[in-house]
Amino acid sequence: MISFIKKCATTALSAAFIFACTPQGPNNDSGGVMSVTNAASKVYVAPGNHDEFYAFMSGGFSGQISVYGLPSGRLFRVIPVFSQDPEKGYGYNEETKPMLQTSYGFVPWDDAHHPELSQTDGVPDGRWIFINGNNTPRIARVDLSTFETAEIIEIPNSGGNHSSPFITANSEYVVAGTRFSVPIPNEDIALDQYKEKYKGSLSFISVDQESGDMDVAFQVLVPGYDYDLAHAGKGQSHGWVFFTTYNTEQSNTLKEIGASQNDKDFIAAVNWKKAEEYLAQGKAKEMPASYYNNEYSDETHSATATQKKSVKVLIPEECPGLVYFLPTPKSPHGVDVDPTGEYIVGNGKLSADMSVHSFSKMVQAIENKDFETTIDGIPVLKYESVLDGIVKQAGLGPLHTEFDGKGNAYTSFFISSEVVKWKVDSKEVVDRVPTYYSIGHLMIPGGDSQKPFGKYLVALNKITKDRYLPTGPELAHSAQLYDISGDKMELLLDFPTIGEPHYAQAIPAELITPRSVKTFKLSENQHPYAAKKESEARVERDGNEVHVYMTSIRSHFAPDNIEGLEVGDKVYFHLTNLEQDWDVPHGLSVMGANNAELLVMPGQTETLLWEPQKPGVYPFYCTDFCSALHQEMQGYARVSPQGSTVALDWKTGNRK
Ligand SMILES: [Cu+2]
Repeated sequence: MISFIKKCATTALSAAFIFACTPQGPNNDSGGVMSVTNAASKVYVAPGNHDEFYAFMSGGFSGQISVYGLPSGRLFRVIPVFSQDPEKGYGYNEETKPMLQTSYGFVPWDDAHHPELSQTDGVPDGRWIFINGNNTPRIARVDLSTFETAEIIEIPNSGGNHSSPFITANSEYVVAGTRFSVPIPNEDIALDQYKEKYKGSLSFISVDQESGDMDVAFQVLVPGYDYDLAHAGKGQSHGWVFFTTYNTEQSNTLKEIGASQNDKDFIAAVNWKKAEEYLAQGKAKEMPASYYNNEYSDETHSATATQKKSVKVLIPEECPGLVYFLPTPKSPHGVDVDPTGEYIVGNGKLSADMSVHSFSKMVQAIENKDFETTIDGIPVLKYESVLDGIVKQAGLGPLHTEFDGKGNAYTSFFISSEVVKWKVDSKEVVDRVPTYYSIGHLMIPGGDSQKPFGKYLVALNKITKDRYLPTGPELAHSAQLYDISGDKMELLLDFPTIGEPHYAQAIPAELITPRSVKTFKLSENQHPYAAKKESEARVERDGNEVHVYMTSIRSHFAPDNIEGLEVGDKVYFHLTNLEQDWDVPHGLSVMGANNAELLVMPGQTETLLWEPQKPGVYPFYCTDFCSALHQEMQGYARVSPQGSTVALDWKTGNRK
């Protein structure tokens, strides 16, 4: 059994996924599929009716979040987060460019893995959703009243921000564990000194409960392992966060083999309330660092990038009781805490068994000093002392477990491509369904919180093969929706996703819709270049900078004729959308501008920088269909040679 698992795991993890380890196709068994009509009626949302849940799916390597309705699987919106998005001008317009500023410069892409909803009393509350940038370590906060990225903070002393941004029960912190251990601070150190010189970091990012502002509150320096996923304690275990590790072997080459040697790796349990005590006692070291904190304002409709220069670091050797290791077989991926806060599930991806630890046994073991050994000041608790029980040979490659709030756990098995349902108290497997194919994470609405909303389970699959019409060498990734309201899981729906649906979160729509912003009040627009009425529209030259204070309203721009621009000018079109009506954005694009369009919401101002390269007349027009006369919503910009005598002039109609 073990050698089969190892073979499958190695093959699956190091090369393309081999289907010998997965079900052969969609039609070889019932696969938990309901009768077609029954399934269709369960996902059918009649025209004009709304879905019951919002689902927020990571775009993986697209760097975005996509918003779907459940149960219909309909796509509503793609929220740009870490990647430029020409649809909305995000990362192209002058207002949002600062959002993508990092200590490495302007980084307009990332790999976004784990969306995480804000919580109050352990329950998702619909205020914000956070997501990690894996590649250039960052965490973003999206405001769910506007569905716009409100803040991005860079994580210093990190390499591959994977175990992130899991949240504590009152959104006190989102956490970030480094996937790659690196020299801290990062410097030029030989790779063969990995074991001696490289370290891991676990970051705790505080969240202001009023404004949502994030800040790196502190970091914990930990041994140079790889930190994979995390989850916060809840109920009795509130105050703790659990991180999985792999590569406790500290291999830095041929990791697929080197990091699979140890029988057990660890779950790192961090007591953040203890950390707060140590911080108050001044135990933290202030370490030089360089990272950006970028915030977007709905008043100025602009972002500001601020560089920060230091970070507070706690060292476990100097802070007894801060971190403990729970041995867990074998290269655990997910670490999942059940709604009661008592059970901590370690999904050892190279193990056939799943270890379920007990929080109360952990506390007892700490009191009894039931330690195997101590590593860099971190006591390793005895496996037998913290283990509550084992889910025996439930499948191959357990990755991630969520809960339905009724005492059941659901685990995704990557290698055997299935979801397995088991009872949290008895560890007994009660149901299983195949997924098509290669499931990674799974998601139950609220399934990692203290109060799962249950009802549905979404499998987030890496490969679809024959599930959809072919689209060339690459096929859409896939989400699959299961009904989990009965004893048996039942497949309802396949729907394609954007990028990689790495992980997702879902929440009842009624927790978001009442706060949804319909327009931005023009009277509150504090953008420095806003023109709040058409009479304020104008063009001003300042050396080779030209500022166009432009307005839009159905169905014209003011001004719509501009002359006296010159080659070599930097032309800033500051477009204010004067509409105060829901769902009436206007766009602006200029011929030949090597940029995107603007897409300006009602009451908002956005800026397109255009640097015309040669003399001529350049049409511009509205890109978002806004009225019957949308096609007439257009204008001209005339560009003359540098040093020309053509005076700067502008007009709308015959009025200057
Ligand atoms: Cu328009």
